[in-house]
Amino acid sequence: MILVHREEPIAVVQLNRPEALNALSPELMKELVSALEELDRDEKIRCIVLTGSDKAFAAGADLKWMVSHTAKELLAKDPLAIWDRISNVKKPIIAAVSGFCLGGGCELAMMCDMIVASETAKFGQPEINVGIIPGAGGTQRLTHLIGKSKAMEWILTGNIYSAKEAFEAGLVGKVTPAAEYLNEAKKLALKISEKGSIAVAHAKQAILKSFELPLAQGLKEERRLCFELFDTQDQKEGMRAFLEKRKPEFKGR
Ligand code: DAK
Repeated sequence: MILVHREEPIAVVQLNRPEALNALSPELMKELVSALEELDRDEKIRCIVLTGSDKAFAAGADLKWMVSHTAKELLAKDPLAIWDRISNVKKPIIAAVSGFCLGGGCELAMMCDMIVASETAKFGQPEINVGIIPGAGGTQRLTHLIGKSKAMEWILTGNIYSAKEAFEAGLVGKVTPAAEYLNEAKKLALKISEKGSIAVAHAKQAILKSFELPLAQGLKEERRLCFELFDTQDQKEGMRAFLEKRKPEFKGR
């Protein structure tokens, strides 16, 4: 259900369950999390692109699996806890989205660090239409990204929004022509791969802290992470290369 295409220094992870528009079943999520964690440990990979098909990034969590569960079962076993592990991946993950990106699919895209979308992409949190609310970060991450009023509209109506609307709202970083979304995401991933990998991971960590911490604490955390980089070879190399008017050769050390 998950295909991994290694194109060092990047990897493209593809959701591949076309018969269900990439509905995110527990089995698919298990495979996805282990693929991402393995790539996170792999020194040859610097940046990950997560994509689906042209028709669907993912149409949500698997309703066929969810339909029969009770609150007691979910609270006791929390079979969906595995989703949280995606936010622990240290390398940047770029979501390359085309077609349906709904419910858990939209939440998965928001767990990634950037979203590049085809102009055909359709975003939304339609959980309300099936009697629930988002459960994998939709009410929290979407609100941070697009603000309270729009998040209320998205989540309370369950409406579907175009890539252009998602871009204007601040959910999506870049919209591309239909044939270009994956290439554009890969280009972005390659550009990031040229940088020092420790600095990239620290930058990701610092930015994500801004979701959690009050400003004063976030600024302290940013300073700590910035100062830490002064003990890396990449910092010496980056600054020396600038002074010697040459391109830096970062080693990730
Ligand atoms: N789950 C299971 N199967 C799905 C599916 C889904 N979410 N979405 C589509 N499919 C299946 C359809 O059942 C159909 O299968 P067959 O009937 O052929 O066997 C096949 O994919 C093709 O779908 P359609 O025939 O419906 O295709 P259309 O082009 O006509 O329509 C659509 C496309 C995307 C508009 C439609 O399929 C649709 O509305 N899908 C459901 C969208 C939705 O409601 N998504 C939100 C689901 S709730 C949590 C984590 C996550 C979540 C909650 C908690 N924790 C960590 C606590 C998330 C919840 C959700 O995402």
